[in-house]
Amino acid sequence: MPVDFNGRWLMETNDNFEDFMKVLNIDLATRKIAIHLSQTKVIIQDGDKFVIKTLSIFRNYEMSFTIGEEIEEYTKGLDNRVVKTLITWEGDKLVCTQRGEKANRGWKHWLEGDKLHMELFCEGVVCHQVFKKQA
Ligand code: VLZ
Repeated sequence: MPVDFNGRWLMETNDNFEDFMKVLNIDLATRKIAIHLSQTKVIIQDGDKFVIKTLSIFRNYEMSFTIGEEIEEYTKGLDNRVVKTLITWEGDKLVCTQRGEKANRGWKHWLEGDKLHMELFCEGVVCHQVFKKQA
């Protein structure tokens, strides 16, 4: 029985997001806004099917996927690249690889108590985010 990520999750911490945006070549003006954003994750999980929405007052990003099925992802409004995206289970962790121009790119999600953790990584840069579940 896989972990249940369903819910609305409010950002508590966002470590190293600036360097992560830099490695994706996001411009300074955008970074200056994005660094201060409180991001909310809305996750809708039905078995191995997911919709993940990242919401903020500045920009929203949404993706849908099924575990084990590679998709072409357009990171619209982020770094605007096209990548081959595959999400799998590694134990209780949701692990995503995004194959494309940038090496060693992807993210991981896992739960610790009532917190949702996320690691975003690209070319050796790691951003760690923690979210708390909205009641
Ligand atoms: O999330 O890859 O939960 O797609 C930042 C939005 C989103 C704020 C960061 C605006 C990446 C930033 C989200 C403007 C540059 C992401 C996946 C896993 C699902």
